[in-house]
Amino acid sequence: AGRTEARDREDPPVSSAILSVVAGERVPNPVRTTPSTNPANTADVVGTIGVAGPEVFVQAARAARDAQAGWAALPAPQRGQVIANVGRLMTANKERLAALVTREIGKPAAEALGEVQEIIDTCDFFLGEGRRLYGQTVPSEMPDKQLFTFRRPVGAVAVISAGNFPVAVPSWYIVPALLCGNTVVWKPAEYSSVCSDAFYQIFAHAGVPAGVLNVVYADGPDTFAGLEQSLAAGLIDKVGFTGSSEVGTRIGELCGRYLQTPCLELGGKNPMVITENADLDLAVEGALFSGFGTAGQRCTSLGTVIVHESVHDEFVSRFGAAVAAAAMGDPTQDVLFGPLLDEKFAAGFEKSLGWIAAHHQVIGTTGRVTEENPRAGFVGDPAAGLFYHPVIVDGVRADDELFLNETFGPIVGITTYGTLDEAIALGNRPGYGLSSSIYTTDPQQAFKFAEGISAGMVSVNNSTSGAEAHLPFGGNGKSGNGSRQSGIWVLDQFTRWQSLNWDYSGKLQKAQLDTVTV
Ligand code: UN1
Repeated sequence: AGRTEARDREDPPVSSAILSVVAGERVPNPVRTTPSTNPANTADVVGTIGVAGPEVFVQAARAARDAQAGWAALPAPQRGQVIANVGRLMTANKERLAALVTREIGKPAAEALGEVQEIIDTCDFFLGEGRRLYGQTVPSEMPDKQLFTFRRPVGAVAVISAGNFPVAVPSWYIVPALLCGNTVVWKPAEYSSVCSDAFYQIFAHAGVPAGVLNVVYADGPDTFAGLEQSLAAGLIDKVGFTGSSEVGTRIGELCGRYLQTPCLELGGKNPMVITENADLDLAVEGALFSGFGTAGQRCTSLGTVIVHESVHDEFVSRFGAAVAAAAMGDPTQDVLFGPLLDEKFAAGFEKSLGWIAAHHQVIGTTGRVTEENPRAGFVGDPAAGLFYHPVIVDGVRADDELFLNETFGPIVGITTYGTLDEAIALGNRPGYGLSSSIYTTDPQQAFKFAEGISAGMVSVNNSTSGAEAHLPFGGNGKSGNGSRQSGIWVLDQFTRWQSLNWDYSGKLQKAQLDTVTV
């Protein structure tokens, strides 16, 4: 039997596709295979993905459930050592992994390196948490009795992530979840699966045991079906989801049926307020980076500039000039932004351009970049990939679709305000509440804005995007359910408090009843 097992391991199923991993083994016989292409050059196939059905999700959840007690039994400082190994391997493979991110989703090289750095920072933070994970000692109201609190792992966690940050955002869930003693089923975005597989392999090499991190490549409906069955079978204890507000709402409804509170990180329509006293050059730089960096495809990307009416014209002319001068195109080069993530995102963005063309006066050209209408500053072959012109729409009104909805592409709306209260009301109007920013030289305005804006994240004189990896990250309203990731705050997602009361009085002491009141 030993020899058969050895031979089985030497002869993996014939498939060149990237396959799901359950309990350390690749799962053969995918329901279909699908290519993952380079959005900057759609003729370049980065890899082929073997897409699994819902039953593989359930198998992965069972494997996670089975592995959890053993993983949690490893002392937290030792789990921290595994996270330290992940960080070291990420550092050693930083350039290679970043190059893969650039090739598979078109993220400009410098930003892709930043994305891998974000994983390294996350590992740096949590490897030390392995030696903390503090609980408390609490005084009892009775003599000869001690009270304690402990953080206990939640159990088996399902992580469903988006592909705009194909490796950094998954690490925000997976690293702290593992550190806290949980096991994981990870369903990455299909269009970034080659990056996901590289990410998984680093975790496996770092010493994450079989079954502790399982990966399922599946489409949306099958993931939903697999998740529902796993929740019904009691195999999943926590869901972490990054993606659209629509899908997040469905995940929230599903989890609610099983009395679970998921960690939801959803869309944004992030406002930037530019006051009458702002440093306009700084504001232009911030608007350029957060509006058009990553082709506007961050959940923290700038949605609408809300500029004081007295500086509107000056801001618009400087911003227009900066956008026109920005380099876009080939993401392996030094560009502000590259292509859209994949065909689905390109189609979604074209739909947004449809409403915009119908209702607005657009500054600059719109639509897909082609050989016939390349723009100055384009790097590479404009017709090879999913490249779109940057769009600025001035005169957006508070009831416009563009004002109210996330667009996830290189487009920024502009509107004006008179008083700070009006600016805050405009910023809150879309009902999202992820990130926000104000450019002002008046501290009072900055604090008043922070107090009034319903956003999980506020920047003063900085961009809406680019949060640091150890501050609470998350949103309110349509941007999430109030959960926060990163830093110590995410520990409340991946642990549950247990209280322990220990009576050494030698008699039954009853709380409230035997308590002496003075
Ligand atoms: C996302 O787009 O889902 O703050 C996350 C930022 C990045 C993360 C964005 N650190 O812009």
